[in-house]
This record gives sequence, structure tokens and C-alpha cells, in this order.
Amino acid sequence: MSFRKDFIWGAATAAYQIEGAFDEDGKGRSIWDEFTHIEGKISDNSTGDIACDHYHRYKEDVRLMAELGIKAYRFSISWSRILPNGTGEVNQKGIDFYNDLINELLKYGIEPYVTLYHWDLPYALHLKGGWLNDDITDCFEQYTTIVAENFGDRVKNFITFNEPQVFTGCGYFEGCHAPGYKLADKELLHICHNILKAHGKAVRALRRIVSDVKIGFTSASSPLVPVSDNDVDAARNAFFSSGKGHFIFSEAFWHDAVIFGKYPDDVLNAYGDDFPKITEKDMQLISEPIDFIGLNIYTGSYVKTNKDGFAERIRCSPGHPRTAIGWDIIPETLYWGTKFYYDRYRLPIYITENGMSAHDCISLDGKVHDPNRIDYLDRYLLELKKSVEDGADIAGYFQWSLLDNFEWAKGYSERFGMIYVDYPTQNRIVKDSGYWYKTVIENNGENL
Ligand code: PNW
Repeated sequence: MSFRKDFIWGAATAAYQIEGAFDEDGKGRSIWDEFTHIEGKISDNSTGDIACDHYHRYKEDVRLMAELGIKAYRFSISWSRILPNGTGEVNQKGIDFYNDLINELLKYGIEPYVTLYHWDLPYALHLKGGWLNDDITDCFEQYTTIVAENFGDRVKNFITFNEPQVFTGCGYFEGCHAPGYKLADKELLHICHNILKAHGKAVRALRRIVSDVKIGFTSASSPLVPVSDNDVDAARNAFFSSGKGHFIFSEAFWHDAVIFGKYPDDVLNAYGDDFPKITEKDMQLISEPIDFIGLNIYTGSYVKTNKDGFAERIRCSPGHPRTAIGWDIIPETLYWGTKFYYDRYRLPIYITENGMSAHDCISLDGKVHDPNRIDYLDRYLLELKKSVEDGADIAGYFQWSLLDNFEWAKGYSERFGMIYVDYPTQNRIVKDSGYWYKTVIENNGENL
């Protein structure tokens, strides 16, 4: 058995990273609009004000997707483009933009996958306390309802949250992402609980409004790869334990709540007093059934079992291949990550992001040659295929990213796209890896 016949081959982006038009047509500000305008927050001092100007160039971008044979497009909706104040009055021009984009995708037979929250919280809500204000769960429900009512006749696949680990961890714990906070554990747990309740309310709203809807929740995943058969159990245990490192970056912390309706015991024991009041009703809401798990996998760690039976990370040897952003290339993470997740949660899995940043440039022949990215994707997809062959239920794969784009705190210095963006001219050039991906799609992965 290999990739299923209806395997979804896609590409992914996020609103703030590509749209630009940050203050056009009635859009409100988000925490990222504010954050990037503070001197020193972004390493190359850039902002997403213009980004890939996708707001004005979406037709060209969709046409390029169609040329590459891409079957599905995962994008996020900018909450503050639709609700400039996060709640209350709807901005019709924002609705129009996403309607046009969705219709353009469907014209070419490209299936839209919508992420509701990819980090750009409306600034107006942030000023009212953001994720710390319990009212936000109702605001998120209102936003989701508007999205569902306007687009649910044509969009059937939704992801509520993208990588809660990263936007809470980097935004509210380490402070390197918007809004730049460094909160204590008690406040962090309060934020997490509200995010999860907002997720549950969104799931209910989507089920109520959208027929045949499929709903997922996407995690940032850094799988632990056992170096031998004897290390599998230790790797699995450590992967789903929250004991090491901070709970906010833990994967089981979020997924156990969403799927099992229970926070993991190790977090409850370690942080018991810091948890907000949790009711049974809360946990029922949080664990409303979902249809799939989204995993964003780029890298991870090799592990072996130590003398006490626990997994111990093995540092990659000197000179181990890394991407431009400095992440170790560990293709087996796609095999073990999907296997461990499927064994534990038994839900279909999408790889909602995978890809690499490289120092791509335009060659003298006017093309963008990126053999290193082709090799990366080839190796990772072979591991994904192996996982499918071993029985994991894998429904699709979205490459990050369709376009080079604004890489958060790193600005434009990292290029993740299968399409090169020349920012001064906004010209797009399909990279060699884009054409390579086209052949993979045409062959449903059989040519890997
Ligand atoms: C994801 N890590 O973030 C995001 O969903 C994308 O918006 C982003 O552009 C992409 O991956 C590339 O960074 C991550 O440190 C941020 O392992 C950090 C990590 C992983 C993913």
C-alpha cells in the first residue's frame, strides 16, 4: 500500500506572512501589525505591511498553484480583516477578499483548507486582555460563525488553531513573537485553557453551520526518533510526556485535552495549583470530537534509551545537515511523528506543514535552482510513505510554503517557498523544487 488514491497534495501559507495590505479596505490591526512596528523586534527590521502583496496578487498565485498541479491550499484568515475590532461590526471588504480567493481556487479545482487562527490576534482584543480575558472564547465563536456562514458553502475543511505551542510559547512565554510577553505559569495555563475552550466553541459552531465539515487542530511537532528498535518505547514515552521542558511546548498537553478531554497527569501534578478552575463542562467542550490531526513537522531529535530506561537526546554529529534557519535535517521525524500520533490518537493525520528554508537566489539563467530542497523533500516524503505503508492513516501533505514569505521574528531572511518572491519587484519564479513537486503530485508519490 502506498499513498491513498485521494491523497491530498497541498501547499500552505498564513495571512500575515503573505497578504500585506495591512491597513487597506477597512482591515483592523493585529498584534503582529503592532509588534513588527516596534524597533528591534524583527531581525531584519521588516514588517508584513506588504509581504508578498498576495491581497492584490492572489489571482496570479492561484494560477501558479494550478500550474503546479496543487490539489489543496491551506491558508489562514486574518481575523481583523473580517472583524476589525475582533468582535462587533463585520468588514464586508474582508469577506469579499476571501470569497474571491475561494472562488478563484475552486475555479481551478483546488480545495481550500482554512486555518482560523494563525497567530494574528486582533489588536483591539489584545487591548482587552487577549487570551487572558475569558470573553475571548465568545469572540472566537462569533468570528468562526461569520467565517462558517460566509464560506461554509464552499469550504469544508477547517483547522481551528495553528501551533498553539509556538504562539503561546514564543508570544507569551519567551517573548520573541507578538505580543512579546513573558508570563508566569499561572497566566500561561489560563491562556491555554481559554484557547482550548475557544477551539471547542469553534468546533460546535462549524458543525452547526457547515454541512459535511471536517475539522482539525494543528500542532507544532518535534518528534523523537529512536536510533534502534530497542529505543522505541523510551522515545514514545518521552515524546508524549510533558515532564521535560515546559508544558507549553508539549504536544500531549494540547492533544490529550482536545482528544481525550483530559490534561496529562504529569502537567496536572507539576502545575496543579497554577491551573484555573476547570469544570467537567469545560473539558467536554474542549474535547468536542474532531476529524483529523494536523502536524507541522520540520525537525526533531534522535534519542536512545539511557540506563534508567528513559530517552536521552543524542546531539547530531558535527556537520550534520541543517537548513538555512539552522534546523537539523531529520527525515525520520515524518515516520516516527505520524506513527506515534496515530498509535496514540487513532485519527487521520495531515502533515499541515513541512519544508525547508534555504538561501535561494536567482541564477544567471534567471531560474532558481534549489537541489537541496528537492533532496530534503524527497527524504521526508519517503519517510512519510513508509509510515503509510506501516498503517498510519495519513490523508494529506501540505508543503510549507507556497511562496517565500515573512518568517515572523526572522523577517524575510528565510526563504521557505516552492515559489521564489523577488520582494522589490514582487515577481514570482517557480523554483526547481516546485516543478519537482509537480511530478510527485502527478505520480501520487509513486516516483519517490
Ligand atoms: C511554523 N520550531 O512555525 C509556522 O506555522 C509557520 O507560520 C512558519 O513560517 C513555519 O513553521 C516555519 O517556521 C514554527 O522552532 C516555528 O521548531 C518554530 C518552529 C517550528 C515551526
